Amino acid sequence: MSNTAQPVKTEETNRIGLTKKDYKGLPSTMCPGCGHNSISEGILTAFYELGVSPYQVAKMSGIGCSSKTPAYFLHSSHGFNAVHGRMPSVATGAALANRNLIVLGVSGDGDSASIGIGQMIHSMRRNTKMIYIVENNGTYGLTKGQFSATADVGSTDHYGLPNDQSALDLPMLAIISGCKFVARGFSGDRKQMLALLKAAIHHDGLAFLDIMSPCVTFNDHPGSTKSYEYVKAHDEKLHEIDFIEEKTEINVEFEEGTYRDVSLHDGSIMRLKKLDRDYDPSSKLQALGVLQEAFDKKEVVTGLIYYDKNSVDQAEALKLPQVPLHEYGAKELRPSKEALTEFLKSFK
Ligand SMILES: Cc1ncc(C[n+]2csc(CCOP(=O)(O)OP(=O)(O)O)c2C)c(N)n1
Ligand code: SF4
Ligand SMILES: [Mg+2]
Repeated sequence: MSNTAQPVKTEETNRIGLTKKDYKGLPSTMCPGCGHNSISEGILTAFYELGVSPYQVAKMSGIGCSSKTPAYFLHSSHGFNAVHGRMPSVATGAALANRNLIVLGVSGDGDSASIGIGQMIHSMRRNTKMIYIVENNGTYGLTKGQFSATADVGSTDHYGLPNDQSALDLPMLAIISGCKFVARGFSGDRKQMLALLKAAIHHDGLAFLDIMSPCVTFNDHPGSTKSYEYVKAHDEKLHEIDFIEEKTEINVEFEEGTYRDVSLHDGSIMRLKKLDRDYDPSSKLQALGVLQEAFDKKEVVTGLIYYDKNSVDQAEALKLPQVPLHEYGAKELRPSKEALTEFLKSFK
């Protein structure tokens, strides 16, 4: 009897022949409903849909619930879990030592806006080629709900105590620190987050994503301005955003004047569909103005906030070779006897 049964296609493969399962990680230990879980799902979906090999990615993080999440996606990628606030320096090392890696930094508002703030600002100033995500919940989730530096003045903590200190607005800080790709997303808006993540993966420099990510255990109550309900009600979308990869055929007709295309260096496009305002993300002044206005009104501006196409990443600026350092052998690294003698002479 012949067996005519066809193989069952269980899951779709992407352009490099991998299934979505190949982009997953360990089972999450986050609290059910935590915004960080949605961001992990967004990250693995973005890499899967773009068809990026997980072996090309280096996941870097610091300390916090957010910084634990790289364990829950891209299980076959490289990774390093640094000490608190030190993600940017290890990410910088990886980005400079191997320019072929896609460096993904995952941090929290505690990790980046307090102990790690110096490192964050300098990585932006240097334009290290990496995707820098802050999973922003306005609290120190891992240490049970203290206010972080992004908690709004007047908001209350889990125990009802008010915060009397002014908040830091991370996108504002990123722009004035020299970052050339600045965006804000919301873990509850999957479509926008996915487009921003894909564009960030394609950016040639540091792409900063401040993603609102509610902590359901310590900061999802009526006194919080980082709860699901508050962010949903106060989300001021700058535009609808689509990411269109280089060479992808654009088969949707758009009415002239209803959208703005922002091109990335490799020819990919961020298509910004106008909502109630015509927002120009290449204007630093407009970006800072919109952020300040929203900050004063305690609104949450989301979308591509600032983009400067003249981005030269740190490795390029340092004229580092494209060949990863680990591929050099003794022949290239060891100076000849003559060169060494010449060099030593210069100290005499
Ligand atoms: C040097 C050092 N100081 C303090 C701590 C304690 N600590 C652990 S996580 C954390 C804050 C985490 O907050 P955040 O980065 O916002 O992450 P979340 O848990 O909210 O995702 C702190 C202060 C530590 N681990 N190391
Ligand atoms: S404590 Fe908060 S941030 Fe941490 S996993 Fe739970 S919900 Fe998420
Ligand atoms: Mg936090």
